[in-house]
Amino acid sequence: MSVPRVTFYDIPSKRGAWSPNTWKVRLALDHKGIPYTTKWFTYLDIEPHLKSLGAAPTAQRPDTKSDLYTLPALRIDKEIVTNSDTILDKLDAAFPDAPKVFPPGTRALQAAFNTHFLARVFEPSKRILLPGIPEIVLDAASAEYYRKTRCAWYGSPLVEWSPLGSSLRAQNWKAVQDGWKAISEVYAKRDMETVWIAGSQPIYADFVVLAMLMFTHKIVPADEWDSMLTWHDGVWARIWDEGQKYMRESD
Ligand SMILES: N[C@@H](CCC(=O)N[C@@H](CS)C(=O)NCC(=O)O)C(=O)O
Repeated sequence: MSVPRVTFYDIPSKRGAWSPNTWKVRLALDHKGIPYTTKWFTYLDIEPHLKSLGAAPTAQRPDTKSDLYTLPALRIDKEIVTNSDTILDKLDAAFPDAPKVFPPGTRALQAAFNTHFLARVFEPSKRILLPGIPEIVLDAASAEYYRKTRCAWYGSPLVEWSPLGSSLRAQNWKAVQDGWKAISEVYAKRDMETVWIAGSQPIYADFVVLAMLMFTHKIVPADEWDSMLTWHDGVWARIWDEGQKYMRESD
């Protein structure tokens, strides 16, 4: 049987791959050892390119309710797959001999982990991280699109959310730290001496964590990142160090 050909679609930036949703897939491709090529679509190119590839929209724009096309997307032989979780499922099925992100029996618990992570870490982190996206990673045209859409979706300009050095930023960081603490308490329940949540190999839950660490690393100033690596008895620093081997940014 021939090995499926994989093309991975990601969002370019001035600091390399940065999006937490695309990183989940990138990490899994690397861990599984799947050869792939990356094609980069800017925010302005995502919809026309995905339409031309025959992909379906993945969501609705919160303001206009019109179709929203998102990355990551993956072409596997002739099939286009969108939505990070659907892509990860597809990779587990298409490469049965590679390590699985959803080992049998773990799917329901990993879905529960992700729901917990989204509520406790991802949601509060938006206040710190989203304002940095147009400032730090995007080109000028994409940055303008991003500022405009997010202001319409969330109801206030991103620049007001967490200005550097403000007490608002400190308050937002406190909520983020509390959220990561809740996740550290889940990791603390491991009954083995491993960095990863369920054994010697990372699984989906670990990639959710690593992708968010990568997103944070790309966006926040170095002093804030360094401080984060000291939190919760260094659990995030250990995961970050161990995860380096899956963080290849180019083909
Ligand atoms: N649930 C989706 C969410 C993907 C998503 O929101 N992607 C963002 C980038 S991180 C996107 O492509 N947004 C397009 C836009 O805002 O126009 C997944 O995990 O694949």
